[in-house]
Amino acid sequence: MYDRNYFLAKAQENYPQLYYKKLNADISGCVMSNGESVLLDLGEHAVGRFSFSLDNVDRFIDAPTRLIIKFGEDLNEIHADFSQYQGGLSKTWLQEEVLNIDYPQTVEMPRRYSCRYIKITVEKTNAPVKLYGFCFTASTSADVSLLSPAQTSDSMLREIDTVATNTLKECMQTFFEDGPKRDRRLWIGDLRLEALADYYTFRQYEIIKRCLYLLAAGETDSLGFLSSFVYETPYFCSGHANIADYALLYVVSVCDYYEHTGDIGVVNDLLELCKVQLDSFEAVLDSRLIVTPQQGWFSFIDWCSGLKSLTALQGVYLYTLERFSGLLKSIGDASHKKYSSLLSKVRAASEEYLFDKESCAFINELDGYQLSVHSQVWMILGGVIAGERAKELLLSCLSDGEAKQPVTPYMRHYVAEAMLKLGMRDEAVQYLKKYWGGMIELGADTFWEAYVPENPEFSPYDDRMINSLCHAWSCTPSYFIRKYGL
Ligand code: RAM
Repeated sequence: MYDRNYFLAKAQENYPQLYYKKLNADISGCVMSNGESVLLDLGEHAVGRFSFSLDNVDRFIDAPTRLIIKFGEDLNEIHADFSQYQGGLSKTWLQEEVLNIDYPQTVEMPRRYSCRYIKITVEKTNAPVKLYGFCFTASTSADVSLLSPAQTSDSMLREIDTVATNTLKECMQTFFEDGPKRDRRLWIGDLRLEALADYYTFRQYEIIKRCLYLLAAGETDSLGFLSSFVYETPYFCSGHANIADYALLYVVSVCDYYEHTGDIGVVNDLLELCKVQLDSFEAVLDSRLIVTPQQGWFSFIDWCSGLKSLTALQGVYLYTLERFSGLLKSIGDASHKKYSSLLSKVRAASEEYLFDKESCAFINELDGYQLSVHSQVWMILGGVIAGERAKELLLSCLSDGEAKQPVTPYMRHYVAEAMLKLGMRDEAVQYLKKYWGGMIELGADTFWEAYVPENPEFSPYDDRMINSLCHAWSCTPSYFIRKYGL
């Protein structure tokens, strides 16, 4: 149905240039014996390749020297004992190598790492060795010369903006990676937020275009939903996960792209695919126009444990319908009427069946009567509730200890977006400062995949060692600060 080769060729046409920078460690060299370690600090977070030299000191080393080299995005990761890892994702994401070096030489490690710190331990050597010439060659496709400083007078927001743009820069490689340490692939939900930040910072639109085409080339499932992620390195390969909210947010990403570039060629190429995402979603609504769960896909929304997310998913659908019908109208596509009329009907149904008048909140049977910030936020973004009622609802839910709260910067982005939609500018500023500023207080050079202020050890995968500490979806404070002039 779609010409995947065409999409891949378009992605290839927009292959970005990579910029390289050599970083030296804080230490120029050292002499080491059995069991000794050295900790190198690059002074900043970097994504790239590491090289160093090893030489004899007094006598020839006689047997190979065995080094253990660990790369950490922060010091906690450096000090963590990887052998104790208990998490749900593969431990091979933990950045540690055992190297046997036969004789004096310069070693160019072949893999790419994401780190600020490097710890080298001599596990075994027959004679002291000298290590020197530590060099890290960092890469990014972000052209930092295009970045102008944020125009905010608030010093804390300026600092947040710097860390956020740095996060985006590190994730900008040959495509928008979700995290350069893990998973190093292109996810729809991450792309959408990276693109938003990019429109207001580096303004490198080709990489966004490239990502839209790469995702379009992915396999669709039996319902027609796009795969939620694709691999691009070393060659294109479609992922398997089908996340319903991500399939919808792909459409929103196309709308965002058109809004910022006016590039009708891209819209024409991707329009049919976008329509299929919405039509497939319409097909899983019940007779009341409320979403029904499907075998084989799930709604992501956030990594909050135990979250019931169908109300939120319904909100993502409304949000997408609104944006998509707007796009169709602006390009003169007559089918916009179909989507805007659906939007009004689904909105009315959502209010009727998902809103509980007694508690004045979106608490309903669909989600087992669970109260979550997620449901309220997405119903606000979906336009089911607005004005003062919505403000009160949002604020009370955010301060309700019983309500499910967001655990990722990804979901926090949508909370801030809901606040700004409701004109809650001061609250949004406080929210950004408290949450993203909280990571800076804990020493973040780049923003994290997951952060729960009350529990900094939190991990969606049951072990913080595996968390990505430079994660694309956390870079949107720059978007808010710059777009809204905060
Ligand atoms: C994790 C990553 C990624 C995200 C998915 C849903 O694997 O954090 O960024 O998009 O979850």
